[in-house]
Amino acid sequence: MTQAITPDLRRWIVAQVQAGQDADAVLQSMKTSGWDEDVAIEAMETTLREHLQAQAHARQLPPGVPVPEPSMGEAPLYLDAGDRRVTVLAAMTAPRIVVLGGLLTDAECDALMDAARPRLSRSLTVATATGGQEVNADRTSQGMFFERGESELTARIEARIARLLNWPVANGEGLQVLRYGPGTEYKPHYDYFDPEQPGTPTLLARGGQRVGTLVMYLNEPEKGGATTFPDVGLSVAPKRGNAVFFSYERAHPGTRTLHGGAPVLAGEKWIATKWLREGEFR
Ligand code: PD2
Ligand code: ZN
Repeated sequence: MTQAITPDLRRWIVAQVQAGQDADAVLQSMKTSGWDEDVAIEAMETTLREHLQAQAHARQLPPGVPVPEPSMGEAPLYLDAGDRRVTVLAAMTAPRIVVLGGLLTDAECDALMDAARPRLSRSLTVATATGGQEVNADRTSQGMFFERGESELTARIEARIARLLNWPVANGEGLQVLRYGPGTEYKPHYDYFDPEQPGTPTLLARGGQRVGTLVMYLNEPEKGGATTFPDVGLSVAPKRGNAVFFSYERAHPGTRTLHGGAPVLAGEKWIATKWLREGEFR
């Protein structure tokens, strides 16, 4: 009979060592409970090696920073966004993701699309090598940026977001509107700036890292176009007026905030994105 090195066994081994047992004592206990010596040694070696690697990895992570966060302390059904009451539809803690209902009115969605439409062009993404902008095959939408506070409409929405997420208006980039046609998508990516890229210092000069993202759905595609979080198997339906918020306290994949815009299969998808910075965005 082969003896399996189960997750329970691994946890038990780590717990013994953390409690101060030396390796020989742990091995002896395993043998006493019927483990074959070779299997027991193998289980201890692999478990402790992986445990030490994970610990080292965790210690090398840069420290986390404060991030935007809705007031979820008392598990509310609704959040006060100043001029509007927003519904909490779903929430996840790690990664921090909150799905929000009724953030924008239909009239606000229409007004944003109308104001953006004549200014759309092929979406650019940040060119990480230089800190400039470039056309990117992973992002086949059309887009535009509003200036922060550009109109009464954008200022009103920005104030609402600031209240909802407890984050200063001044720390937000201008709203970006994106339009996806049939067949277009936004391949999975992280919204923070990759610390390894040479262009990142230039990007950080304007308000520091991105620490949170709010994607607001302005219309409804007929099929497809969900916002997906592949690391946690989550898919958020693009329902008009609703939004998905997520935050990331360090620029690291360990945040599991990889996310993408799934291909639009029929119809068009329009969104407005608010990216939130650590500091004042100028
Ligand atoms: O359109 C989306 O759902 C989407 C997906 C991933 C938007 C963004 N990222 C973004 O604007 O950052
Ligand atoms: Zn994104």
